[in-house]
Amino acid sequence: MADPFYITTAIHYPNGRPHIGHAYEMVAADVIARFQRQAGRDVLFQTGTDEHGLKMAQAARARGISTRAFADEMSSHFHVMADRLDISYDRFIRTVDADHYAASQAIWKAMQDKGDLYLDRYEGWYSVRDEAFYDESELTIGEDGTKLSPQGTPVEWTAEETWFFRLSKYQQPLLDLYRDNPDFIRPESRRNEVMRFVEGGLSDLSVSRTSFDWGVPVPDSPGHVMYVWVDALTNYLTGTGYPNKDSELARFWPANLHLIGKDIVRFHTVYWPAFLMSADLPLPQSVFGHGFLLHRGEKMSKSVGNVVDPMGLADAFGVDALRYFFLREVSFGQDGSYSAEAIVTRVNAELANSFGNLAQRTLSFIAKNLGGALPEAGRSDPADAMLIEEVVVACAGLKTAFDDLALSQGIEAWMRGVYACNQYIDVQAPWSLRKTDPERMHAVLGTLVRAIRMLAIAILPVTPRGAGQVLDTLGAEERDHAAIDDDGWYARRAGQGVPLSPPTPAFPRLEVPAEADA
Ligand code: ME8
Repeated sequence: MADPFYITTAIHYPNGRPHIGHAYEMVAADVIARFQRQAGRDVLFQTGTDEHGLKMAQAARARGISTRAFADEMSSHFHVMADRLDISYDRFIRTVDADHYAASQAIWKAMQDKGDLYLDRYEGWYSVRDEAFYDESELTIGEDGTKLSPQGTPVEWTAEETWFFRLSKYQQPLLDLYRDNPDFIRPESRRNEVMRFVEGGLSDLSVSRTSFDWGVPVPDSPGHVMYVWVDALTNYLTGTGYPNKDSELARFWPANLHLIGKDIVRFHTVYWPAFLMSADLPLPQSVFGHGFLLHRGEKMSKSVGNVVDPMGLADAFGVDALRYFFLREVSFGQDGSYSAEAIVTRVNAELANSFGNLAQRTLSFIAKNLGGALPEAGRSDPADAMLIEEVVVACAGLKTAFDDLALSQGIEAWMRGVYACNQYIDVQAPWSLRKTDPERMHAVLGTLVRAIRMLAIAILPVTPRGAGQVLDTLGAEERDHAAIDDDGWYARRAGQGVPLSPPTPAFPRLEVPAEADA
């Protein structure tokens, strides 16, 4: 049985429509999931929506509909977007799902059995926008005199009877965890932030609310619903069948990778491992906090309003182009900026003009001049073997970088293989060999077909449609990593027809829309 690999995105608040940050996170996780499947791992990939909490209840009230009706409607926008962006999730979880209630109540009971929950009175600062409690010492004063959370959102004084979780007890175990597992929090800069925070001491955490009822009921404690983050984080366990140890999905716990944004690293690397330790459950291997995508460098959020619709971008530029841009443009872990011009420039330079054009020129030449049959091996030259070697190295470079979540560097390594092919075409000039030296032309085209097949397999996780189309054209069925190194493929296929002739471009050139405000 293949080695399990469980990857999750954050579950997204559907209090507004999905924005580019949600799309970015889903795409990044999808690329990693597809990449691990190609590597032969047994992958479970979960994404979904986080539907409890005061923020959702308030947004529904503002719309004048029931919270559940609001949640159903808004969650569906996220589901539709996931499908539109070719996100290959295994489960789209909603925190209103029945099995999620069961999992949340099970972890609650496990924490209670451990003696880590106690009833007390909470008085303190709460940010509805962040759904988070803050210490007085963490707050700043806004321009109009209001108190603001470290994320810059307004906080309000809250006083109620709540259940507390003994977070303070886990300070040392958490510090030990970070010390012993340097990869638990990535990238390194976020790890340092979290360590400083925990070294500063941890207060116990208020984990239930009585002032509203939109949440998972606390077992045996009428009037209390769980603090939204307790149930939200538990979604990762729900996906593996918890608490049923006999579930066929139980093999996926602990998760290999929680992929989340930098603003919620604390929840995932302090609260979450503490809850799991309390419940005597194994800890996830790694939490990666990606950066924010900023529209022309400006922060945007659902609540603020300057959101550029990711579905509009997918319609304007195509799904592959958007996926490629996200991962190539932004060094993974850092913030990045996007605009219509930036998408068009990047995608045209690399996908359309370099790889797309390479594939298109080569395959349509074969379709037109060789009757759509892949060329039989012709007279080879050391340059041919050298190109194949360069492409093998480029694909291996992508693999090493992707294994390390250095996604942009991985694509950069891959581009070196693409550039090598383009240089090879310029030097070998196969189109002019047609009349002068057809035998040599066959060898050159054959070498290019071999190279294009390898490059297309390697980039499949990023651009599944276009790369899939190129491979379909070549009749290349095997698409896992091992197939990249399959030397025999070409010999088996040479002389056979290519299915599409002449092929349509797999990576069309883009233009900036006339009224580009994207
Ligand atoms: O935080 N660029 O949900 P959320 C990139 N429900 N990523 C961004 C972003 C941006 N501009 N804006 C937000 C929540 N994100 C909780 C999570 S998980 C158990 C519960 C990321 O809808 C953000 O960092 O506010 C987070 O990872 C994800 O989008 C969902 O944010």
